[in-house]
Amino acid sequence: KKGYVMRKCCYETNAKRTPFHKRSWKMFYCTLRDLVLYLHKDENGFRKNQMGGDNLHNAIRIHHALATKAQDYTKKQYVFRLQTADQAEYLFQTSDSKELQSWIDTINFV
Ligand code: I3P
Repeated sequence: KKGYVMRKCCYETNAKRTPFHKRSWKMFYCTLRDLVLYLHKDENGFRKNQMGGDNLHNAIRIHHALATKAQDYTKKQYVFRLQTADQAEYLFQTSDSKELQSWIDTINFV
C-alpha cells in the first residue's frame, strides 16, 4: 500500500515524549513494504531509495505494531494512531474514511 499521508510524532522509542520542535504535522509519501513503513518526501524519494541507500531514519518497523482510529484526537479527521513494538507512537492523517480503514487494516493484518 502507498500514498500521501500527514504524520505527527507523539512518542519516540521507549515511550519518550517527542520534544515540542518535532511534534508538527508533516506530509509524507508513505509506502508499506516487508513490514516497514517507509516515509519519503514524495514519490521520487521513494523510487530513489529503492535503488540503494539507507533510509532507516524514515522507516517505521510495524512488526508487532498496532494501528487504531484515534478517536480521542479531535483536531483533525481521519486520523489513526500507530503504536510500535518499541513503544514509539505516531498519528497519521489520511484523506477519507475509506483510506483510514484501509491503512489500519493493512498495517494490522500484514
Ligand atoms: C507543534 C505543532 C503541532 C501541534 C503540537 C505543537 O508545534 O503546532 O501541530 O500538534 O502540539 O507542539 P511546532 O510546529 O512548533 O512543532 P496538534 O496539531 O496536534 O495540536 P502538541 O505539543 O500538543 O503535540
